[in-house]
Amino acid sequence: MAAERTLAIIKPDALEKGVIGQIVNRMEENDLKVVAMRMMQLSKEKAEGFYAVHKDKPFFGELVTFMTSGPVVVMCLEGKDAVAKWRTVMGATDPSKAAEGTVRADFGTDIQCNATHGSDAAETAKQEIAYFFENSDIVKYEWN
Ligand code: IDP
Ligand code: MG
Repeated sequence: MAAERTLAIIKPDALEKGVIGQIVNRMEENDLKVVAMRMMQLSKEKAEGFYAVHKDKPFFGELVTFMTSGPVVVMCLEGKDAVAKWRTVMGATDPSKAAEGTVRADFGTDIQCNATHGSDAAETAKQEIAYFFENSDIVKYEWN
């Protein structure tokens, strides 16, 4: 079966906590292979475009301020059922409601500062990966 890809972002709150490595570890432990990875400071425009689906939500302005408050790590992950799997490994949006042992339960702070992003469907994953990466940025290697 062809591997699926998803977009993950390690958000500014997680960088502030110094847990990039621990989050990448959760990916690897769950057979989610990093096939592209970049550290960057999002501009206001880039963050607004990424979260355009939420532009009418009351939290949109705050979300953009948070996502531009410090650098992020943007990653493309590959693996079987990568979209759903990364959502499961991350846990619920609100860390206080996220299942025990999930990334958001362990490293998130609140419903806004929740450590990571993950695409919500295969189609959105394609769009989100293309929003940050060229095809040539995505590498191939064997593991396991
Ligand atoms: P998701 O990241 O679990 O897919 P979404 O509903 O798509 O959750 O929301 C996108 C991001 O917006 C969340 O990860 C979180 O950072 C922020 N967010 C979601 N709901 C709220 C809220 O009620 N207040 C503040 N920020 C929120
Ligand atoms: Mg979402």
